[in-house]
Amino acid sequence: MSRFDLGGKRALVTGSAQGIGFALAQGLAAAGAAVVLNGRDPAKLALAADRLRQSGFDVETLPFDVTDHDAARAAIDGFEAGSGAIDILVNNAGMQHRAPLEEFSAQAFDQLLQTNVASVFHVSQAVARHMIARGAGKIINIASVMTSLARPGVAPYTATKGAVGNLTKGMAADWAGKGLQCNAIAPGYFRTPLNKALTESAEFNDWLTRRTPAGRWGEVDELAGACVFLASEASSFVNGTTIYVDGGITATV
Ligand code: GCO
Repeated sequence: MSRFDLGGKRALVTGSAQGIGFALAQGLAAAGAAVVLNGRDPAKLALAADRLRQSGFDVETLPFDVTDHDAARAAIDGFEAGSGAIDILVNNAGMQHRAPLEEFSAQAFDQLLQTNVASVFHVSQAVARHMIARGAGKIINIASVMTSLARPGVAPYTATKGAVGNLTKGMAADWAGKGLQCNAIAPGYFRTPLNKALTESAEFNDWLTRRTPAGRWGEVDELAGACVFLASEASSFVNGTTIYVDGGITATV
């Protein structure tokens, strides 16, 4: 089981003040990693860091806008120079916007591309430059069941998560030979702030519990196991893959 131990490692999780990002940071910390929380709101990050410190975890915060290439590069270069190596990167930051495609605004479409796809490039490139110099590193991108499935009203989000799945493969193509393992986790439907409109809909809850073989929503702590696996030595020969944590929804019609 020592291959799953993250002791001595440091993990940066983007968008980790709440939701899936916070749960993944908590899971990585419980496996022994020092964690670095990221978000745009320093006050929200401070509250999240305090929650994790109450469990005795080693927590730092690194606020920066993941959609800003230069800001990401500066924040990560500064952290590496001043605080130490980032061994594990979880690209979790993302957003959702739901509307019929014929009514979807160009501004919302571009914001989804910047937040869900371009951010993965900006942050991964900044971190990978240091990982490549060390010949080792773990990058875990948060995809979605929408990486392989679609449903009405979320076509642009679906496009972004499809891109995350393929960008993960591209990262593996470029960086596996340099000692990095780059993979993705595709969550099914989880009770998160991003899905608040859905969890509060009786109609959607009825559809989801019938459509999902497990018959229920996922709970965010159920994503931590796959994340610890991909962040640890236990996945040293795993590259370019996507692990679906979805209650079986992508396995069935
Ligand atoms: C939706 C949801 C999905 C999420 C889901 C799986 O509107 O269908 O927001 O798009 O991605 O939580 O990750």
